[in-house]
Amino acid sequence: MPDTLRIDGQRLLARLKRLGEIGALPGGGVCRLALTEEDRLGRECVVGWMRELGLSVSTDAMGNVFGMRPGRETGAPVMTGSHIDTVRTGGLYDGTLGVLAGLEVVATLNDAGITTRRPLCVAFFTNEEGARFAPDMMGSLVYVGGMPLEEALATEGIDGQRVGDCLAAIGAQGDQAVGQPVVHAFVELHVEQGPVLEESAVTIGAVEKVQGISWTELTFTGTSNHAGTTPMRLRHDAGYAASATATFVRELVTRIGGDQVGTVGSLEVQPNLVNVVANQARLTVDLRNTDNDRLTRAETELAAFVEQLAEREGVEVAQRTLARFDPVPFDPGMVDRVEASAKALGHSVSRMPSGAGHDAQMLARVCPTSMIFVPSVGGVSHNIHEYTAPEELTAGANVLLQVMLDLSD
Ligand code: HGY
Ligand code: MN
Ligand code: MN
Repeated sequence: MPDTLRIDGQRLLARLKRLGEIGALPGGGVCRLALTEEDRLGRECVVGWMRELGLSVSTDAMGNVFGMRPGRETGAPVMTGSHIDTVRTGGLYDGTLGVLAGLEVVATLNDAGITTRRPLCVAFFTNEEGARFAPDMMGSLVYVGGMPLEEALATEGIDGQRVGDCLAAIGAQGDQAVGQPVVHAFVELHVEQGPVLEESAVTIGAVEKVQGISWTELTFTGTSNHAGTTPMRLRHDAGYAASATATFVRELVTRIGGDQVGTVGSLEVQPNLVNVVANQARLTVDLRNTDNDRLTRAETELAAFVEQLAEREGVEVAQRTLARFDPVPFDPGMVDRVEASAKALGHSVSRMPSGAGHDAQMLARVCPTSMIFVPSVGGVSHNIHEYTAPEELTAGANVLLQVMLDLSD
């Protein structure tokens, strides 16, 4: 296999730009929340490219989409892919780079008239972000058997809609059983979404693991009352309870230190009026750590704080787990392949963990898996200004090409 083979960076950039027009936000960036009309249009666009490239396309009952390219032999394919759904303030590269770089690998092999020994597959998984329907990585979690399909389809989103109804509404529910195709190995290209590669001036990340993720929804129920006439001693203020919890999260993660991070990204207060003591407040707490014991300690301390706070303030509290994934180590041999391919291509490379969740952490349950990172400018992501330089996108896609050739022959 000619190791002088390289992808066409301009063609990759053009597809990233075109897909970024679907759900484009007025001030830049993209919003294609899972199973919305924008997601449907994004799916239609990518499936069209899959077909143009000669891939045979199938969709499973969770809406996961697989583009298969035959090999000289039959059998389990080497798979790459990621997601095309975004958060509300998404960038051009989160998820889409992994899917479109996979298509670019196929286009490059088509142009060179190369048929690999093993079949290849380019996939995108439903609802990776989890921003509308928790947990995140839902589609790939169902694909690997980590969540029953029926449970996923019954899941209600932040807007009260059910996954199954939304999947059907955009015509994305396929007839392929979840779990098909069985894969030989999986490798995912993704922007780092953090500052590590840029700060160390390294082009490629050989990802060794994904950190643990814990999402909890807290609902405080107090008593609405007059902001002026109600003495402090008589208040049962849900808004105060939520705010105190957000402050506690910051103190908690600072105290635990190390890789511990904590985020209160969603906070709603009812009736949300200037002169009414809030009777309800709902917030989410996202805790993550590469060390599962420390993550568990953070969860335990949060739960205890919330119960004591509710007692003191005389409010009710309901705690609901939205997602909980232990840290996931990737296959050492696969990480070696990423590192070796990057070096063979003359790129600087360093081994690192992933701070973000990815479909690869689910595929790691069923096959040898690793990830390739490229730098994010300013470490910014889940932000309309997310950016990675074209030469680094191209470098990442060339590493993907080499790793897939390595695995498929
Ligand atoms: O939450 C995450 O880490 C990913 O963006 N779904
Ligand atoms: Mn992503
Ligand atoms: Mn994301």
